[in-house]
Formats: sequence, C-alpha cells, structure tokens
Amino acid sequence: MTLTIHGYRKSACTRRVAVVCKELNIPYEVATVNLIAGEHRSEAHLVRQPFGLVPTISDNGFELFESRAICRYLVQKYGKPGPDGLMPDPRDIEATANFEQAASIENNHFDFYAWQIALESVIKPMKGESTDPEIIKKNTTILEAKLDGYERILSKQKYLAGDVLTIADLFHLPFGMAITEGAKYDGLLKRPNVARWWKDISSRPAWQAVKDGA
Ligand SMILES: N[C@@H](CCC(=O)N[C@@H](CS)C(=O)NCC(=O)O)C(=O)O
Repeated sequence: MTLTIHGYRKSACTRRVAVVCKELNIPYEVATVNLIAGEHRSEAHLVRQPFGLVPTISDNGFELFESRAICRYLVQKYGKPGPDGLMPDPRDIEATANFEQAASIENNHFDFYAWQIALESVIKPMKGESTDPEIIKKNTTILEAKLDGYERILSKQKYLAGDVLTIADLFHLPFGMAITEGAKYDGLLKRPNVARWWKDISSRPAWQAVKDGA
C-alpha cells in the first residue's frame, strides 16, 4: 500500500518528509489537509495530529505525526541505516550519538529562529497579514551567532553529523530555503563552509523535486 502523507504540499514540514521519501525512492501520495481552509483544525485531523498541525503519515495502518520522527521512521523502515543510509546503524553507538547531536543542533539552534524569520518575511505577507520587522531583526541577530557555530562545525567535517549526509542535514532544507530565497537572508551563503554545505544539500535532486511542493 502506498504511504499517505496527510499534509499541505507547500508547507515546510510536509516537504521535510517528502524530501526523505524522494531520497529513499518511497512512493507516496499526499492527502491534502488544506491549511488555508483551516482543515488542520477539524476534528478528523485532530484525531491524527492532536496539536492540529501537518504532516502526519498513514503507512499500512500505522499512523505517525511530527515530521522529524516520521523521517527517522522512514529511514528505519525503508532505508538502510548505516554509513550511506541517511542515519547510522543504531548499533553504532558513537555514530548514533553524533547523529542525535546533529539533529538536536537543527532543532535547538536553527529551526525556531529560521521559522520566525520565514513567518514574518514570507508566510505572513503571503497571507496578507502584517509583519513585525523587530521580530525579523531579533531572530536574524540570534541566527547569525548560531550560524557562526555551524561554520565552526562545518570547517572540520562535511556534514553536521560527520562526513556523511544524514537526515539531520536534510531537516534544514524547508526553512533554509525560506530564509535564503524568500527572506533574502544571506546567512547560509556568506560563510564559506556553511555555504559549501548549503549548496551541497539544497542542490540534491530529491530536494529539487519537492522544494516547491511535496
Ligand atoms: N514539530 C511539528 C511542526 C508542525 C508544524 O508546525 N506544521 C505547520 C506547517 S510547517 C502547520 O501545520 N501549521 C499550521 C498552523 O500553525 O496553524 C512537525 O515537525 O511536524
């Protein structure tokens, strides 16, 4: 049975799951939960996602929400965890610890600040809502310092968890694109090693296939 992503094709978190499907050649269908029409707040969707957000998946009767947890599940179920497998083999404790560290970096030092910038510069204007330049300024200042940390890491290794690509790198793609292309913020482009890494991950065919819609 085909994997179903209950999501909104253009939403960042839906595309986060879709890019991993593409990387692993997992066929999927999108059952649209229309965010503009408020379908994510319907009782039917709240049964799947108690917080009223997208995406969720249904996989042969198995249901899951939280995009990063979904990506981990997809690699473990359909991929080949190991040095070339987007996530380490769980029996490799040190590689797994490095991977979890990288995933925590994205979650704690990138996601919120990039999301705030994207929300104020791209998402709210798209919806015709007013924006707050102070929020953009505050979060850009914080993200600048965070990306200096990224530069220190990426000057020593190719990717965030070491020298092999993992889903922790791919997690950055949706909001990385929103701040770079949408908000025209140059933080991912002006630091040499961050720029090398960003160009590498954002030019992958899997991302090119879903970057404008899952
Ligand atoms: N941590 C959640 C976040 C999900 C999330 O924020 N989804 C957004 C789209 S990217 C959403 O559903 N927004 C609708 C809203 O906030 O009303 C995940 O990664 O799945």
